[in-house]
Parts: sequence; C-alpha cells; structure tokens
Amino acid sequence: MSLAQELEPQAQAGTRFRVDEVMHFINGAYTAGTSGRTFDNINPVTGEKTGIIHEALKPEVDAAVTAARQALRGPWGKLSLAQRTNLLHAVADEINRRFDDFLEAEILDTGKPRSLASHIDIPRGAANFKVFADTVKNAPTEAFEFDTPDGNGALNYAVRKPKGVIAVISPWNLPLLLMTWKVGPALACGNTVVVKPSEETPRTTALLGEVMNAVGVPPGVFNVVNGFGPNSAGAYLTEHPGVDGITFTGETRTGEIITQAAAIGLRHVSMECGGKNPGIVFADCDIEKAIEGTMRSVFANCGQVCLGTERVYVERPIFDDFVARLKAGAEGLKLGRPDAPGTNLGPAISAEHQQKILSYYELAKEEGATVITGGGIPEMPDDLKGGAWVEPTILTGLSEDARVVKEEVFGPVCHIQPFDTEDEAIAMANDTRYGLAAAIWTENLTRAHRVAPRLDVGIVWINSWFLRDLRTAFGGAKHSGIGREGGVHGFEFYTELSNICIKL
Ligand code: NAD
Ligand code: 6OD
Repeated sequence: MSLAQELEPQAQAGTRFRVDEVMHFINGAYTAGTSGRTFDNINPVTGEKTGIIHEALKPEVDAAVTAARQALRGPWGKLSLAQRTNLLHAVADEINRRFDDFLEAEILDTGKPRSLASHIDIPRGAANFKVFADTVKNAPTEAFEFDTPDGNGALNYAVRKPKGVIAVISPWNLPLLLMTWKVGPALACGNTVVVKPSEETPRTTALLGEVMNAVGVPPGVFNVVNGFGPNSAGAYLTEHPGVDGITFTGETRTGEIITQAAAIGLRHVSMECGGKNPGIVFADCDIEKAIEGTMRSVFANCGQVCLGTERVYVERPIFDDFVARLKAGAEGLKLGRPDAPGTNLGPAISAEHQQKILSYYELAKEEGATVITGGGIPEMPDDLKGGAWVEPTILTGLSEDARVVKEEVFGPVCHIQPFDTEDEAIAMANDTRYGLAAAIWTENLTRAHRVAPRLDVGIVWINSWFLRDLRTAFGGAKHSGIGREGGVHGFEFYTELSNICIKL
C-alpha cells in the first residue's frame, strides 16, 4: 500500500477544517496522518490550551510532496494561464467572503488586536493572490534577434516555466499574510506547494485548504503539513528530494540550516530572514509624523515584525524631546484582549518568546542601559496573568557594540541613540550584520535621497513605515536574506527561465 493510500482513511474522516484539532491538508483532504503525534495549541493571551495540532513526520511529508508532484502533471499543469489566474482571484474572493473565519482563527493563534488583524493580516492574505495572479498575466518575457553569417538571422525568446514543487516554510508573526505572500506567487507561476506553517500559528493555513477546495483548485496543488523544525515536518520537508525549491521566512539561523539542506540537489532557496532595523530621525523632521511612525515601527504587533525598528538614531538637538514623546506614546499603549475596546498591544506569541524578550530586557540593564519605560512584565488582570505579556520598552545609554543593540530581540523594544552628523548616523545604521529595512524621518528631501541609497538594506522608507506596494522588490541584504520577492522579482525564484533559439 502506498503512503498516500495509507493516509486515505484519515483523509476521509476529516474533510473539514476544525479549529480545535488542526490537521494536515494533503491532496485536497484534511488528515491526521499516521504519526500519532500531537502537540498543544496555546492562546498567548491567557496561556490556555485551545486545541491540538497533529504533527507530520516523514510519511505525511512524503504523501504531501507526492500529491504536489502529481498535481503538477495533472489538471493544474494543464490549465491555461487565464484559468489558473481566475482561480487565484476566486481564492482571494473566498478568503474575503470568509473574512471573519480567518480573523477568528488568526486572533486565536496570535492574540493580536482585532483591529490589527482585520486591517493588515487578513486583507493582505487575500490581496497576495490577486496581485501575483495579475503580475504573472501581465509580465512580458525577453526576445533578441541577432545576425548570422548566412544573413537569415536567428531569434531568441524566453519562456517561464513553473519551478515545480515549492516548499513554503512560514513564521508566526503574520501567519496568513506571510504564507500567502509565498503561496500566491508560487501558484500564480504554475507551481504546486507544500506549506509548513509555524507550529505556533497553524490555523489560517489549515483553513485555506477549505478555500482551495471551495473554488475548485485541484487536489494536490496546495498541501499543508504541521509540526516543528528539526526532526519534524520542517526538516523532513526541506530535506525531501521531491522538493524543487524552498522559500522561507524566519530567523537567520534557521535560514542557514535550510540553505544547507537545499544544497543537496542544488535546490534554489529564497530566504527572508531577521533584521535589526534602524530608524534615523533628523532634527528637520516633522516630529509628529516621526513619533507616529516610530510608535508603529517599534510596537506594532508587539514588536514582532521583521521590518520593525529596534535601533533609533535621533539628531541631538531633538533627542530629549523625541525620547519624551516616544515614552508618552509607549505608556499610552493599551494592552489587553484582542477584542477589548482600544486594545493596540497584544502579547508575545508564546511563553518561550516572552522569556526571550525579558532576557534581553535584563541583559540591557546588565549592559548599562537606562530604562526610559517598561523593562518587565506588565500588571495584567487575573484572567490574563497566564498570557505572554511584556511591557513596551524604551532604552537609551547603551554603546553601539552592546548585544542588545546588535541582536534581534523581536519584541516591543527599541534603543535610542543620539547622533551629530549625517555620516555618523549612516555609519551606525550600517554597523550590523543585518540589512533588511530602514526608516528615515526628515522634511529635507535632498537629504532623504542622499541618505537612503547609502543604507545597506533591501527596503528604505522615507517618512513612513511598512507602506507596501506589492509590485516592488522585497528582501534583505547581508544576514537578512537571499533574493527578492514581490512583483516580477519573485519570478527569479518561482520560475525556471528557458531560452529558445530559432535559426531563421
Ligand atoms: P523560525 O526561524 O524559528 O521559524 C520559522 C519557520 O521555520 C517555522 O515554521 C519553523 O517551524 C521552521 N523551522 C525551524 N527550524 C527548522 C528547520 N531546521 N528546518 C525546517 N524548518 C524549520 O522563525 P520564527 O520565530 O517563526 O519567526 C521570527 C523570525 O522571522 C524573526 O527572526 C524575524 O525577523 C523573521 N522574519 C523575517 C521576515 C522577512 O520578511 N525577512 C518576515 C517575518 C519574520
Ligand atoms: O509586506 C510583506 O509583503 C512582507 N513580506 C512583510 C514582512 C513582514 C515581516 O514581519
């Protein structure tokens, strides 16, 4: 009996998404798999168990990769471009129709404020399918004519073909948004996918299986396996020889491990990894705008955004004013349940991540930081005391080589450093192993254009933050990643470019 057949009885048993028992989605059906292993799904708001998640091991991963390979050869591979991209528009429409189901699932997994999830996570989760379907439909390919000695010439033209079976490994901070950011272009380019969502936040990825079935995406095109990284679904998937390319979002260290796995078979990788992003605030900024933007870039999503600002450099004449205003902003944040009126700061994703953030708060004190505000666990009502809460925190006074200034915390915290000259600010901003994003705050556009290209990062925002046009290149320099996704840039990874040369 084949592995796919072995999994069949379970697949029959659970063909609907269940919020309390998250299953794999393989070949168009939900399945508990055969591993017999489950782990708990914990609500970071309260620390309470909200369900179980089935863990995939080799057999489940094999079945998912096999289904994805068969779907490539089957109906999916035979669809016209218009049929394929119409289906992806239907996927987006169906996510929007089931907006509330996605919202509830995302909030239950992450604990993030409803206002945030309903404005960013779910709408972008849907938009990622439409934008990339349209990009693929409208993208030209290159052609070259050249002369030949017989005078007849030759013509070269390029065709883009799907790369094959793509493994998508996604993190927990923006679960639906970051998973569809990869599944959208992968499917638009004609690939099939096996997704391994974060073990912390599997629900919206699982729910997407129902959407795929509802709109008629053929079985095997979109598959999901749940579990952890090492010795679990993540490692088995990225090491699987049936996978043609791996697109990953997560920590740099994990990206290194996956890149090593991808070296066997010379498989292509796309890596979107960590950051320690600078914000540079010049004295000629609009201070209200700079504070509003920096508040978002430091504290949004409890600081768990890869593009977030963890190092703020402020020109000395406005340093004290800036610190005082940011402190007032941080102390005005409202921590609470996702649905409580006015909540704009949720918990960290897990007790483990809460401890990591708190350990950096302690390290900052040991390294000699002045704690302007925060630095510990907030006082929460009794029903929330078991949650993964951390105080929004502002630090000053550290040297540029302190670990807290060098290492990614991925929490609601920043260090603010004064500077005197533009060159000094640029040098400090670039003095990091990361190179993901930066924000510049100035009303002097000449300065903005002069400084922006000198920053060694993939994305610079001027007088804004996380303002996203999905046609633009997205990715990081240095230890923040390999490659660019977004718009046509993702074609580099999601397609195989083939040149055809015709002697005329
Ligand atoms: P993580 O690296 O711990 O996990 C990411 C995913 O990789 C998870 O699904 C995890 O199970 C899986 N994984 C872990 N070890 C693996 C292994 N050995 N083999 C295969 N899969 C494995 O990251 P995280 O904690 O989920 O996310 C936070 C990190 O992600 C931060 O560093 C943040 O900066 C980064 N991030 C980057 C971007 C970006 O676009 N550059 C976006 C969001 C988050
Ligand atoms: O907006 C996006 O497309 C994107 N990839 C955002 C990443 C956010 C990181 O946490």
